[in-house]
Amino acid sequence: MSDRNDQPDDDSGVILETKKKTQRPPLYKVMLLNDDFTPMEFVVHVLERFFGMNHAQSFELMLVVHKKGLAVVGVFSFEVAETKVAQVMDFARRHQHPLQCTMEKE
Ligand code: TYC
Repeated sequence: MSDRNDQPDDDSGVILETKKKTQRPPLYKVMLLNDDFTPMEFVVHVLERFFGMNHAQSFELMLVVHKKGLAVVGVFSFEVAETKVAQVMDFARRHQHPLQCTMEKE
């Protein structure tokens, strides 16, 4: 069936088509990028402070970024992802570190 509902079509000009499935909101990956200058302890602190990780998890993920160049540090709704990126970028800038945090649709 080409229509996406079960109602009969008519010639009233009223659009009857409705979406059957509820759409999940898109999710966004938040990523940290490696650089040569930001201290490792600062990145660990960022992960604890803004991403709710414990020290061991933060240290492990910091090392992944350090070795691979980048890593996903969380997946969030658009608004939450945008806020995390802004918080990390602002915190890094205030401490004069070049740490970069970006987001990308999943
Ligand atoms: N590469 C940095 C150093 O050796 C550490 C670092 C890790 C920087 C992760 C940024 O997102 C980053 N001091």
